Amino acid sequence: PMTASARLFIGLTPPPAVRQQLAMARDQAHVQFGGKPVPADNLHLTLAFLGQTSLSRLDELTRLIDQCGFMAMTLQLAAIGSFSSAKVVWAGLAERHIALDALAGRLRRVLQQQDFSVDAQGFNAHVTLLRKAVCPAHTITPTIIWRASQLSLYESRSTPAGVEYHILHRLLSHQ
Ligand code: 3AM
Repeated sequence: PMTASARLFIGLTPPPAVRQQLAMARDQAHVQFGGKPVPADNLHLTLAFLGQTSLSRLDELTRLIDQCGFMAMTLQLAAIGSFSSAKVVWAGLAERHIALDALAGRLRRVLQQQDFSVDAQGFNAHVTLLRKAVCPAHTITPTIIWRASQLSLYESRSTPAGVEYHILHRLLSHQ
């Protein structure tokens, strides 16, 4: 029989107050750069993109997430930039974040070891705010302080109304 699969990725999920601030930064960027605003519900920071994955491996995946040693961390988003190739405008970190890079590195390594497919492009921390837009130069925004305490396994579904993300598993860290 055919096993169902889903388009999956792992990311950090902002708490409501941060989501709201990100949505405000998005709106401001939209005025400046145009494009298509990412719905507030969809705002997240991707750690690893798995793509189409068999749902028969869901238990394995959730265990792997639970065991990746996730600890809450504080992110400071202070820049607006873009990937001109992908035509997305994003909010990015003020500076490199060692613990965040380490978390993404651990996740990607263990996923690869367990034969999940992980996007080959290296980890590049960002929160996509606009699609089909570019910004000509990096700009500085009022800093958004994000206490990141939720790691989520997302399913990305295409619907006629646009892409919808569904959280299939979440790991909370309070410390
Ligand atoms: O985190 P953002 O929203 O920038 O672009 C997709 C989105 O990135 C990215 O995974 C996130 C959730 O969909 N994505 C989609 N296809 C991808 C691929 N083949 C990809 N990232 C890497 N490789």
